Amino acid sequence: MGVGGAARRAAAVAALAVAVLAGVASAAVYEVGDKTGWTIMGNPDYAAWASGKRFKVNDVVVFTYNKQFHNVMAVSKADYKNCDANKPMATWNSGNDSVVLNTTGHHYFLCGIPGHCAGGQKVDIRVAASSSAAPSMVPTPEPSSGGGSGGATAAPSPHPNAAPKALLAGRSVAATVAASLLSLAAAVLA
Ligand SMILES: *[C@@H]1O[C@H](CO)[C@@H](O)[C@H](O)[C@H]1NC(C)=O
Ligand SMILES: *[C@@H]1O[C@H](CO)[C@@H](O)[C@H](O)[C@H]1NC(C)=O
Ligand SMILES: [Cu+2]
Repeated sequence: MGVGGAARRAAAVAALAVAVLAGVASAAVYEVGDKTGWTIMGNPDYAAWASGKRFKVNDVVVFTYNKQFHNVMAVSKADYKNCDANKPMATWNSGNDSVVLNTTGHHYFLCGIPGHCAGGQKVDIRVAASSSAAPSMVPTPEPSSGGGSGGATAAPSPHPNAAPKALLAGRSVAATVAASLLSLAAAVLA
């Protein structure tokens, strides 16, 4: 293949790498409740789940649940507080619902099955104004030494730092993908 072809291909690969980076940087996907999903079993603490996260406009939250037992409703602040499921602004019931957080401010969700919201199946997701980009570094306090009994790697207890770590992990995967695409482009050009 000619030099021109190689250069064009390299440019295309580089453009793809930039697109990958930009795409991931602009929208994150969060599973509500993480592995626990959207449920009332075990009384998940959705406030704790949300508290460590910095939601941005166009991020996506995914509700996964058994649709025989639950649903998802977007409600007003007052209805959220009162667990009133009678006038939702939107309802989802596929069992695997992706909701785009397309505005700043609070997004209130609850399960409309009687008793579930009162039992804690509700979540208030606050989307910050996306002013000055994403935080480049989220400080992650080290677990204060102590140690000893080992196995500190996967502590099962709820931990507010889990969220920023996940976010950073997502970014670094994107960065790795983009970096390898860029080096491929460089190799083609050389
Ligand atoms: C939910 O849907 C997405 C695609 O929209 C799919 O990738 C994912 O595997 C589904 N999850 C479950 C638990 O069905
Ligand atoms: C935001 O999402 C809601 C519900 O998904 C939709 O009704 C509304 O039109 C969207 N707004 C914009 C500006 O896209
Ligand atoms: Cu429910």
